[in-house]
Amino acid sequence: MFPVKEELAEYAGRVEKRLAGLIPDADPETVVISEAMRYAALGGGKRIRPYLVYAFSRLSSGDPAVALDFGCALEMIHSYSLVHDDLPAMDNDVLRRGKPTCHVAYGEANAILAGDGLLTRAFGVAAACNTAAETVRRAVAELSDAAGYAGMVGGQTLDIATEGKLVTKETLTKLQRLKTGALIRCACRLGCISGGLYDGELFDAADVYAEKIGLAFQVIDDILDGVGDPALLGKSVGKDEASGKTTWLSLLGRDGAEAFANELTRQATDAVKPYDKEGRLASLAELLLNRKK
Ligand code: GRG
Repeated sequence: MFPVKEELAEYAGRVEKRLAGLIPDADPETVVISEAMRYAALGGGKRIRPYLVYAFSRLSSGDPAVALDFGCALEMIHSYSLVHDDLPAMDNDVLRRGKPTCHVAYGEANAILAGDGLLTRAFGVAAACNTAAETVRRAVAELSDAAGYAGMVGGQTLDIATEGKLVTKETLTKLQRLKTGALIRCACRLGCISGGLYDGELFDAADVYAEKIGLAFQVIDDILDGVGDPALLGKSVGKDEASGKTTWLSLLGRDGAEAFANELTRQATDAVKPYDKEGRLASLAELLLNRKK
């Protein structure tokens, strides 16, 4: 079995260091905002999305430095989404990655601005990558599509619109494909793009892999919210049930949800089998399936 846990941990360290360098202090009057951005983006997070960029970049022979910066740009967008998702107007959460949420630590207005700062900085980081102009153009377009109203923002909108209502499996799948899946697909695509690969069989396989692990990731997230350990997760649990939210756990029960996540993981692994000679992607899918946080 590929040592994915160890490699992911090592890569997370590289991401942390690079992210710190990409968010330098603002000038003294506005330094609170760079501090809040660093608070949100550093010191936690599994760094799965940057690692996916890296894994697919290896398959497309991309430049590791470009893959790292594409991954950091995506991680900034992911971090912004968590900051805004935790706000009182959204999920109103006080704990994230084992520490007080950004608005608890810095106030609501600064948390909104820190999210805005991370989102906009992400595009600057991708645009500044030292690679072919076409590669940068494609990456920026992917980031915008994935983060925007046809992607994650759209998913969050659907989530809010369906709050308190019973939703079908189809609607839940669509919602999560947008809300969580869009950034995961973007990660896999950015890896391909970093190697100058914009379409073709590997690109299509990356999309299928992303779709399957993205949904499995969300199924596991639903299970963890129901039965996970808050100390390990670093956030509160039981919110889905308390708010009457439709989840994979409420739709399928624990056994059904676990079987569904297993099947999705198998499909993901199958989709990339011809390319995944080292077994990195299969091991990652398995690690995500068995995650406890
Ligand atoms: C506010 C525009 C806007 C969007 C928010 C992604 C999202 C949309 C909200 C997050 C809510 C949530 C907990 C979704 C479940 C899946 C998910 C994205 C979990 C967090 O991702 P991890 O587990 O987090 O990769 P770490 O902390 O490891 O980076």
